Amino acid sequence: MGEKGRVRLGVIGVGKMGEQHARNAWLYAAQAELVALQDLDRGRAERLAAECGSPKVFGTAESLIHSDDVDAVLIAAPDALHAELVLACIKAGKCVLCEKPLASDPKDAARVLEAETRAGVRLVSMGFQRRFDPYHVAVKEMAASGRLGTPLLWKGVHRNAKAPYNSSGPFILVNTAGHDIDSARWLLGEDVVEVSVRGLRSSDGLPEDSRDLLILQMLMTHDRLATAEIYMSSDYGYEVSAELVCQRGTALTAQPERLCLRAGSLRGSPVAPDWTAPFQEAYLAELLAWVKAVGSGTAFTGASAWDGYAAMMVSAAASNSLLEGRSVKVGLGERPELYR
Ligand code: ISE
Repeated sequence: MGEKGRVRLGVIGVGKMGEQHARNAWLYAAQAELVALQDLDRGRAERLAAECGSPKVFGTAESLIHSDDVDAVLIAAPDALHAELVLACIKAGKCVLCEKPLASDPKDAARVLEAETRAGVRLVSMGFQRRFDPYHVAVKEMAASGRLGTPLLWKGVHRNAKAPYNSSGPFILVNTAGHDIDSARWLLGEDVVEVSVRGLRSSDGLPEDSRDLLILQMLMTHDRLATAEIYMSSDYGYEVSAELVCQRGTALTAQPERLCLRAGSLRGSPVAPDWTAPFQEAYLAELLAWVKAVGSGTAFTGASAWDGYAAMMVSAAASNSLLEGRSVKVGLGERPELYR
């Protein structure tokens, strides 16, 4: 640990998300010290370092992970690198907060789970930030209060303004829908047992195999249901919502409007272009909770490697469902003792 018991933090990958995490650590995390950055684009890491108190810029992710000056690692590198980097952190015995997804395929997600189970200690935390978003937390708390009776159905909407260049069905189901899968599991408190997906390509301008508008239906344990619309080309902006339909009412996330805009015969409020601003509060709360857990050696209140593994397994089943046009069962296997 650093001065006054602060957690010495290293960030791997400082593109959009890593940059936001690193800035949050530098600006707001009193219990953390941002000591290390690494990015394949070294110049980008150096520029950010100059703005964030001059943490050391490492040439490789491995050297950052193994540095004696780094206590804990935040991974925001490209998805395809997540599993190997998390495995390296487990090997080094370091706590790690990994941006979703945990891995790009079920095999690698299972390898992470095995490695952590073998280590016998919870080192891996997952960046499913909706679990710290005040609006999602309000829905969770309302459900937990019992006032609405048993939650029966989770309904999600997840829209991005513009599909990324690599937005084939499987990519969206792993990279984007992972959030909705986790939201349904977390808010209902149930696991997914079967998934069915239908999708279409919303415009000729997208790659042939793109399915950028998807409907995901999930059968959960205890016969609960979940359904999500995932639309990657909304054009108008970024939006996420989750509603729990319960026996005696429903609870829906409701973002407050910061501005009432009147123009061109319309009255309304602006929509954010992407997720960085709408979820800033959530990302910060997640980071602070994680740093606190690492510093005090207590359990992180967010998602675990098991949750990352579960999301990956559902995403993979969803990809098969989309390809094969049928419902696909999800077999998670037995939850290891470490995650109970
Ligand atoms: C991105 O990584 C996110 O986390 C966003 O919440 C999601 O909407 C987007 O599709 C992902 O690429």
